[in-house]
Amino acid sequence: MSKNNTYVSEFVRDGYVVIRNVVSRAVVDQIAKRTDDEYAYWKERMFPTETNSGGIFRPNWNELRAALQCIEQSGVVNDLLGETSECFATNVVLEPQKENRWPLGRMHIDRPPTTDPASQWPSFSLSVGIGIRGGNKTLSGSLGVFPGSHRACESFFRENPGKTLWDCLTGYYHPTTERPVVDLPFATHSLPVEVLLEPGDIVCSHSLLSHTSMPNMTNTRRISSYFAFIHSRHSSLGNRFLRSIWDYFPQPIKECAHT
Ligand SMILES: O=C(O)CCC(=O)C(=O)O
Ligand SMILES: [Fe+2]
Repeated sequence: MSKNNTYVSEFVRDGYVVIRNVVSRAVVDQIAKRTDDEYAYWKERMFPTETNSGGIFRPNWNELRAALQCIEQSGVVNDLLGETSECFATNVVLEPQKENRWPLGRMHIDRPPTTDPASQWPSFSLSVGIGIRGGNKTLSGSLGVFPGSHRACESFFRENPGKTLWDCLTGYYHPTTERPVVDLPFATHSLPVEVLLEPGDIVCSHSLLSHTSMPNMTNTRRISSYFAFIHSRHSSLGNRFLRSIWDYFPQPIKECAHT
């Protein structure tokens, strides 16, 4: 357990929590440089983001392994999730938009990168995003979240015991991007909260937190790296996880969630 786990109650209540200064500046700078150096290559190979001004790709970089080490050493994954069996890394880039575009990308819940989507809902356990560059002021292409939407999700599925997340998708996958088209019945109609990160800050989110990307109206290419952690009991729970969203989380988290 790390020295400072005061973030537990915020994580349980809001479905996400920001922790400052976790990944070293040297590692952050290396990820930024590598992203810029290889951008032309990845641009052809990435999934568009919800705002369409950039995309998501899955590089296998040593720099990302170094970032993962910083995160693991901080103890946050241990505090918030405990034992994990699997972890996959993605990089998100949002280019400055040529024209001001509003509204934002659609709110959604993520899925893991697999070719068999139907069997994979719900997807993973905990996501950890790192601020690499930009995304640190309003409308700069940051992550946008709907605080508490993980709990709205749980309430909905408890009240509708036959339903799965898959049943609630209004569309199948976007025909060209294969991104999920999500219109959840528990969708909030409020504006998302912008999660503004300085380089090296992280945001830890429950996998059932609805989110989107904000438009990037700055002149800076916004870059974030994400790790999706899968608990070793995740797949055996299947859709029961929707009705019991803290099932395998550590005891302090459960206690906080049930008081
Ligand atoms: O912009 C972000 O940080 C999140 C991107 C995202 O949610 C997605 O495309 O799945
Ligand atoms: Fe997402």
